[in-house]
Amino acid sequence: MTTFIYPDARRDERVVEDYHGTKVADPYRWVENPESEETKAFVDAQNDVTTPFLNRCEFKQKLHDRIKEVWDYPKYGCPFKRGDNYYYFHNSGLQNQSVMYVQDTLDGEPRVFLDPNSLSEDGTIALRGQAFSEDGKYYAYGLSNSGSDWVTIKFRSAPSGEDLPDVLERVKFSSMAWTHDHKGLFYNCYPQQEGKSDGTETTSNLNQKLFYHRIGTKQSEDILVAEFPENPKWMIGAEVTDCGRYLILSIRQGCDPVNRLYFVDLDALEQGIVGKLPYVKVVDNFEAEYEYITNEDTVMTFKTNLDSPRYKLINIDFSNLADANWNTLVKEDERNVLEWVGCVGSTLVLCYLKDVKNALVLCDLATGQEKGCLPLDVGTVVGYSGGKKDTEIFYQFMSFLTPGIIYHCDMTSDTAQPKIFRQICVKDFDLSQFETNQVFYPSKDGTKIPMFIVHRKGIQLDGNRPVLLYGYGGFNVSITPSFSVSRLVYMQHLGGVLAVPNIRGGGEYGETWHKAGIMGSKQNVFDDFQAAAEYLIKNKYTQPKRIVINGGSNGGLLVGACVNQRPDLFGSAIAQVGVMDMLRFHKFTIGHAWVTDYGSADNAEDFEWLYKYSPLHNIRVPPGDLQYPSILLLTGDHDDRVVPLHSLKYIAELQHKFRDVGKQTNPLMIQIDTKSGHGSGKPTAKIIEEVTDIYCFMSLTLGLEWAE
Ligand code: X98
Repeated sequence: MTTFIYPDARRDERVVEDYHGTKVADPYRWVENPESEETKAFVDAQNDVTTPFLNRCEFKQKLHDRIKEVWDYPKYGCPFKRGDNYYYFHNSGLQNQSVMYVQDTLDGEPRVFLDPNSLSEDGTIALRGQAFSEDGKYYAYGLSNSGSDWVTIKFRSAPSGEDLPDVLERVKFSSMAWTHDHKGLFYNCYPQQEGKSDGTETTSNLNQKLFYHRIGTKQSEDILVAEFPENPKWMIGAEVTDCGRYLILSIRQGCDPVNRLYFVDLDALEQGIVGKLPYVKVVDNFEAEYEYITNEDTVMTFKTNLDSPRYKLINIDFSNLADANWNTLVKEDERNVLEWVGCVGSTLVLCYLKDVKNALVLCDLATGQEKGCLPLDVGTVVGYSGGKKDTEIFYQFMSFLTPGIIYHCDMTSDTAQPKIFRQICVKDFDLSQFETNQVFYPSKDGTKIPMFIVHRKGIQLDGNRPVLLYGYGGFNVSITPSFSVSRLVYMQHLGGVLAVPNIRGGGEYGETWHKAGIMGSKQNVFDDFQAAAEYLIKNKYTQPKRIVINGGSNGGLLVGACVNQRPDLFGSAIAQVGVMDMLRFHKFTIGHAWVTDYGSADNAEDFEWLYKYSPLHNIRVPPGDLQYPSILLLTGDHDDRVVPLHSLKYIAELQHKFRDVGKQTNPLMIQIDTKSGHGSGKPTAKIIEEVTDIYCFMSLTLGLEWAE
């Protein structure tokens, strides 16, 4: 490798912030303005360095074509019944967005109901959120552009398939809940803001409101039904109960699994919905989470982590809210996390996470008694449909080596007998050539961390395998087995090993596991990830220069922090849409909601730990011959979840620190995509381009060779 000529970036040494007595420079503050010509020129100049570098990969086209070839298999989602019809999502293989189909019966002729591909040439308009009215006649659907979190809600008549004139704008992080009279729906939107709101802006999302929209009226006539101006960070989740009588408000002020719980008796509104709703407060603190499951008359079933870090089910009688009337329906499991619960007829379907593998259990709604289970292989339930009024359920299973199996189960008989409804198959690809193993390795403090390791059967553990080490580590998010075409191509043609450790900060073992990796304990997350690399080296899978670490979003932070802490442990690092400036993340878009995991530099104690690991603030040229791993950052101009300025500042600082360091021959690069956001809704063509670039970068920097 040679050293690279990186674009010049102006350093403004005058920008210095005083954090509780510590002065911290922020010389690239100017990249916080995405509109400025200087920022745009910087972005272009960076892409002009990265693109030619990635093109050096001799088998780039082969890699792209092979990923595309394997990707081209029909994909399906679980069917779900609304009104008298069944609906499902289907992608014929390479379509940019999945298409929604409708059929009268399960074996009836499917008709296209909504095809997002018809809404844009390049597939950058994606469906984000949907809700049918109770009678199935109206369909409300959200559309997002270029990957932004902003949503426009539209409405379609289900019988005719025609759109209605109603359009709702300025919608973000929104509920969509119809009243059971089919007349309108509750949704969330934000007040008008200065400047742009197309997902390229960085403006903080504050003062979310809850509105009621009546079909056939203008958005300007919508009724403001709830707002909390004295608490601008509060977000107002709204749900109408299965019976239609109550509106449940779940108020959150961040990403922690806790919420206030209020309800409104809609039947008791004498004039209907005409203004602010008179809610009753059931829980008025942020000490636990309460997620509505179903109700029988006034007795409501909630999934909660109240005194139960692995979650349980409780009943609360809305006609008598006294604590004494709160009853446990299904108690917390000793080992397993209750992830989600469905209700079909009088049966509860409970999905547990058991050492990072899903298990489905059936219980009686009236008594909580276990009635049986739905057997599953080692993997994840990625889809479920079936509601209170239904008599059947569908659920979809996936794993590292199973693209998808949809099961159908008639719930009317005493013994549920699931049948395979649809099996998703990858064309001409032998999945039996691979194997998945789960190991448990000790972290720095001795905590046992689970890790999935996937590779071709019979590979030689010669201490020289390329390893893709992927992690997330935060926000109570569990990283469960999932199917990935690009990873299979990497394992088949580049001889790679995939390692996915379930590090702390995630939800793999409930709130305890999450809390062990947040705030002042965030270092545990990085220690767990580094210990995974050490385990793989010790057990002769690999060596540091053959390890690439990868993560996105909070996982991008993980990658940035680990590179700074252990530049000797990894050969290459790929951080996608990462949070890199831990002192200022809370100032942009929804960043304030992450203070629950990270804390905030506005607070003196939090500042101490944030400043210690913030990727932007801890780049140091290593001693001796040691250099930084090769680094590729990826972001998109419409990422309004983690705004691109994080990656831009971080790359500017990295290149500045290493610009004149001759030993740093490993590249430090960024690619900024256009019409691209945080990830959700990304069109297939863009995903394939992105993963091709990632594996090209890995190949170039780890020295991988293509094998047919
Ligand atoms: C978020 O920031 C999720 C943002 N978010 C939502 C929705 N509701 C929220 C309520 C409270 C706080 C955040 C909320 O998306 C929502 C509601 C209805 C429909 C759709 C969405 N997350 C973190 C994230 O993106 C972790 C995962 C969710 N991060 C980026 C954390 C750091 C980097």
